[in-house]
Amino acid sequence: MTSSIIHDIKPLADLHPKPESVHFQYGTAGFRTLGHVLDSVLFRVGILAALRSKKQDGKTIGVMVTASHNPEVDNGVKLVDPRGEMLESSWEAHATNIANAPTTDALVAGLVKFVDDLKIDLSKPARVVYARDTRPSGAALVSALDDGLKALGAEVRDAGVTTTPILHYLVKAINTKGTSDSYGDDSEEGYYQKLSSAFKRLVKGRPAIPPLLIDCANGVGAFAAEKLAQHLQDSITFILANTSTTTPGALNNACGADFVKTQQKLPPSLEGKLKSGQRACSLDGDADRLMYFYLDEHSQFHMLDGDKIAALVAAFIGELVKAAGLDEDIKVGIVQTAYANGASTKYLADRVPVKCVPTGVKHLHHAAESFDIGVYFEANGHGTVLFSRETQEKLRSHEPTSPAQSTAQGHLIALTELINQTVGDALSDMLLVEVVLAHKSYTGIEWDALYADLPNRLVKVVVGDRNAFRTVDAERRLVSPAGLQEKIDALVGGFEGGRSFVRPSGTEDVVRVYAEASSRVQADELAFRVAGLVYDQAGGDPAKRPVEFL
Ligand code: G16
Repeated sequence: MTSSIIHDIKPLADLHPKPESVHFQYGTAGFRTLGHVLDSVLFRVGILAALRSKKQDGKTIGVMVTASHNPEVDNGVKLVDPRGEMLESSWEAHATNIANAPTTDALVAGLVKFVDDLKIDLSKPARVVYARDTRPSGAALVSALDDGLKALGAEVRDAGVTTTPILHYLVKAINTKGTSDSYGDDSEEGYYQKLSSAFKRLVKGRPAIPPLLIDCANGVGAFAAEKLAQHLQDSITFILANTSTTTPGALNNACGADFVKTQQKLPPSLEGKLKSGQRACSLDGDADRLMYFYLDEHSQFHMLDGDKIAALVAAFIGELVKAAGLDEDIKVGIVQTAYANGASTKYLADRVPVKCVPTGVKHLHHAAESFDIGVYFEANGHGTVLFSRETQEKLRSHEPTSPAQSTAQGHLIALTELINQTVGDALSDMLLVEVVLAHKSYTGIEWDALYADLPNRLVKVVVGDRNAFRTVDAERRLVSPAGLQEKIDALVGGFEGGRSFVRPSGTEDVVRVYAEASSRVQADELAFRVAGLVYDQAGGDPAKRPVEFL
């Protein structure tokens, strides 16, 4: 039976041949490369998603077509598991193998073996929900995906053009529908309802919140922010900027969360729109990253990144837990990556347990699950807060002994609804930040004053083979190429407060270099000198302008 069902995919597979010279890799965030070479990958991901669903007894699997913060010409695809989380990592290698089968016959043979090895029962149903961002290449890629799903007879739901976090929400809501664990109504409307009603409860009785300027990166976040604003009514006002979702080349171009984080400056399109003291934030192309910023009285730009969000949110949640009388029972912990600013790690580690894990939400998410309340944020603004099942039960069953305890308990329960616990969600995180600022009567200035960032610089280096760079210790040290880490150590030793690490990107064909030091000039110099070591080691071609500021 296996082979007949799989052999039946041949005619459709022939319509989506693999380009000869490209090697695909399921990386940190799925497959990601130039949109025009991804047709065969999308077809095969359709098959894989259907098989994953069958393996999970017909539970709904999500497929998101996006390249997030990457340039508009890129696209990508990632799978979402039934609880709304990233695909189980053991399947990443299978996805890579299937994507690289050179011919239809090789693909069929590979799939037959895969189905046998994993004992996938093909008689089970397959259910898949998919969505895409606003990229021009998205529609054609979705049609290739559809062919793959059709090839295995999957039951399909098209969630249209929406954000990555909404797709994650839908997956979990669909799979928990009608159970005592229901995550919410399984519709986009259900998502907006859930977030907006929790937000209104949390800011009730607080002074009016000043309008918030949102840079939508000219991406799908513009639609979602608009719809969210309608549900939030007068509890908060958004001023939407960079909403040109159909202007060719505009997506993530000189705007958005990645621009703000890597350039550490105001997107030029916001000049003149942001007044001194006013706070603003940037989303990225699929609205899963969030970066805040403000201009001080001298019009100087100040960035409030994922580390600053983690510090703000963790302190607030810790205070609420204490105010509810639950601090003996519920502990808050933080998860960061090597990119976390050294000053943030010091600030947080003095207050709560802090874990460091490799880059990628799947690693952070997993580590955060070990805490009662796990706050995880990457410095790039990707993150969320997880409340363990036991914690959520304790919150519900707790019997407060005073009105103040009861209020804090109510706020914590509302936070569990405001926060999209499936994945980092820029819009949900933004509302969370606004709640904390409203409760603490903070402007960006007080928030920024929690600690002072160490100057830092991120650089990328184009190398022949990024897979030649292998890391250990949560990506803080290189073990390959041999000898390079020792050279980096020797260099770092000469910089006051110096720290630097090198890691291969999981989403682009480059190697990334991070450096921090006690002054901006020193951080820049250290980053460029480490990049120079990487470049020399990789035997690069100077004609390719290998080292770029990010
Ligand atoms: C993706 C992951 C993030 C990760 C980023 C790193 O982000 O979801 O968790 O931080 O990739 O990219 P790289 O490995 O290239 O440095 P996104 O927003 O692109 O989905």
